[in-house]
Amino acid sequence: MTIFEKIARREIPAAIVHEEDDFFAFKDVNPQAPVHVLIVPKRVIPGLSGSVPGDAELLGRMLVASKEIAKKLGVAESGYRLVINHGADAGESVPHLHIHLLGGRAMAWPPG
Ligand code: DGP
Repeated sequence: MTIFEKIARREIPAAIVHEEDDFFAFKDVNPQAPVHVLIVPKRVIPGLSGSVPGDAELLGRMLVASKEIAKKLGVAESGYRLVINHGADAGESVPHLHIHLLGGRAMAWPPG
Protein backbone atom coordinates (compact mmCIF):
# COMPACT_ATOMS: atom_id res chain seq x y z
CA MET A 1 0.00 0.00 0.00
CA THR A 2 1.35 3.48 -0.79
CA ILE A 3 1.72 6.19 1.80
CA PHE A 4 -1.04 8.15 0.06
CA GLU A 5 -3.44 5.19 0.31
CA LYS A 6 -2.70 5.07 4.03
CA ILE A 7 -3.49 8.79 4.29
CA ALA A 8 -6.73 8.23 2.36
CA ARG A 9 -7.67 5.47 4.83
CA ARG A 10 -6.78 7.77 7.77
CA GLU A 11 -4.06 5.34 8.84
CA ILE A 12 -1.53 8.19 8.63
CA PRO A 13 -2.52 11.73 9.62
CA ALA A 14 -2.45 14.58 7.14
CA ALA A 15 -4.02 18.01 6.86
CA ILE A 16 -6.77 17.29 4.37
CA VAL A 17 -8.03 20.44 2.65
CA HIS A 18 -10.47 18.94 0.13
CA GLU A 19 -12.16 15.58 -0.28
CA GLU A 20 -14.39 13.90 -2.83
CA ASP A 21 -15.43 10.25 -3.24
CA ASP A 22 -12.43 9.18 -5.28
CA PHE A 23 -9.76 11.85 -4.73
CA PHE A 24 -8.64 14.27 -2.07
CA ALA A 25 -6.08 16.97 -1.35
CA PHE A 26 -3.81 17.41 1.65
CA LYS A 27 -0.86 19.57 2.69
CA ASP A 28 2.54 18.34 1.57
CA VAL A 29 4.68 17.31 4.53
CA ASN A 30 7.70 19.06 2.98
CA PRO A 31 6.25 22.27 1.57
CA GLN A 32 8.14 24.07 -1.19
CA ALA A 33 5.92 27.15 -1.11
CA PRO A 34 3.60 28.81 1.44
CA VAL A 35 0.77 26.85 -0.15
CA HIS A 36 1.72 23.31 -1.18
CA VAL A 37 -0.89 20.59 -1.37
CA LEU A 38 -1.09 17.28 -3.19
CA ILE A 39 -4.20 16.32 -5.15
CA VAL A 40 -4.34 12.54 -5.10
CA PRO A 41 -6.68 9.80 -6.35
CA LYS A 42 -7.74 7.50 -3.49
CA ARG A 43 -6.98 4.42 -5.58
CA VAL A 44 -3.46 3.95 -6.82
CA ILE A 45 -2.62 5.08 -10.29
CA PRO A 46 1.08 4.21 -10.35
CA GLY A 47 2.35 7.41 -11.95
CA LEU A 48 1.56 8.83 -15.35
CA SER A 49 3.14 5.86 -17.09
CA GLY A 50 0.71 3.61 -15.23
CA SER A 51 -2.36 5.61 -16.21
CA VAL A 52 -4.87 4.15 -18.66
CA PRO A 53 -7.67 5.74 -20.70
CA GLY A 54 -10.16 4.74 -18.00
CA ASP A 55 -8.39 7.12 -15.60
CA ALA A 56 -9.01 10.15 -17.79
CA GLU A 57 -12.31 11.18 -16.26
CA LEU A 58 -10.94 11.06 -12.71
CA LEU A 59 -7.77 12.91 -13.68
CA GLY A 60 -9.85 15.51 -15.48
CA ARG A 61 -12.01 16.09 -12.39
CA MET A 62 -8.89 16.45 -10.27
CA LEU A 63 -7.67 19.19 -12.60
CA VAL A 64 -11.03 20.92 -12.59
CA ALA A 65 -11.15 20.75 -8.78
CA SER A 66 -7.72 22.38 -8.51
CA LYS A 67 -9.25 25.80 -9.13
CA GLU A 68 -11.64 25.33 -6.18
CA ILE A 69 -8.78 24.14 -3.99
CA ALA A 70 -6.70 27.15 -5.04
CA LYS A 71 -9.63 29.41 -4.18
CA LYS A 72 -10.07 27.74 -0.79
CA LEU A 73 -6.36 28.22 -0.04
CA GLY A 74 -6.35 31.86 -1.12
CA VAL A 75 -4.10 31.66 -4.18
CA ALA A 76 -6.64 31.67 -7.01
CA GLU A 77 -6.05 35.37 -7.69
CA SER A 78 -2.31 35.56 -7.02
CA GLY A 79 -1.55 32.47 -9.09
CA TYR A 80 -0.35 28.95 -8.53
CA ARG A 81 1.43 26.13 -10.29
CA LEU A 82 0.36 22.51 -10.86
CA VAL A 83 3.18 19.97 -11.16
CA ILE A 84 3.34 16.25 -11.84
CA ASN A 85 6.82 14.84 -11.31
CA HIS A 86 7.40 11.80 -13.46
CA GLY A 87 10.42 9.57 -13.09
CA ALA A 88 13.81 9.96 -11.47
CA ASP A 89 14.97 13.09 -13.29
CA ALA A 90 11.81 14.92 -12.24
CA GLY A 91 12.24 13.83 -8.63
CA GLU A 92 9.19 11.58 -8.37
CA SER A 93 9.38 9.87 -4.98
CA VAL A 94 5.94 8.37 -4.34
CA PRO A 95 4.67 5.88 -6.96
CA HIS A 96 1.05 6.98 -6.66
CA LEU A 97 0.01 9.66 -9.14
CA HIS A 98 -0.34 13.07 -7.52
CA ILE A 99 -0.61 16.67 -8.63
CA HIS A 100 1.31 19.27 -6.63
CA LEU A 101 -0.49 22.60 -6.24
CA LEU A 102 2.01 25.30 -5.23
CA GLY A 103 1.36 28.96 -4.58
CA GLY A 104 1.75 31.88 -2.24
CA ARG A 105 5.03 33.12 -3.72
CA ALA A 106 6.39 34.12 -7.12
CA MET A 107 7.98 31.19 -8.92
CA ALA A 108 10.85 30.98 -11.35
CA TRP A 109 10.71 29.61 -14.87
CA PRO A 110 12.23 27.34 -15.98
CA PRO A 111 11.80 25.26 -12.83
CA GLY A 112 14.97 23.95 -11.18
P1 DGP B 1 7.01 13.63 -5.66
O1 DGP B 1 8.44 13.97 -5.38
O2 DGP B 1 6.45 14.40 -6.82
O3 DGP B 1 6.78 12.12 -5.75
O4 DGP B 1 6.22 14.16 -4.39
C1 DGP B 1 5.94 13.43 -3.27
C2 DGP B 1 5.55 14.41 -2.19
O5 DGP B 1 4.89 13.70 -1.17
C3 DGP B 1 6.70 15.14 -1.53
O6 DGP B 1 6.63 16.53 -1.83
C4 DGP B 1 6.51 14.91 -0.04
C5 DGP B 1 5.12 14.35 0.04
N1 DGP B 1 4.95 13.33 1.07
C6 DGP B 1 5.65 12.17 1.18
N2 DGP B 1 5.23 11.49 2.25
C7 DGP B 1 4.25 12.23 2.82
C8 DGP B 1 3.43 12.04 3.97
O7 DGP B 1 3.50 11.04 4.69
N3 DGP B 1 2.53 13.02 4.26
C9 DGP B 1 2.41 14.15 3.48
N4 DGP B 1 1.49 15.05 3.84
N5 DGP B 1 3.16 14.34 2.38
C10 DGP B 1 4.07 13.40 2.07
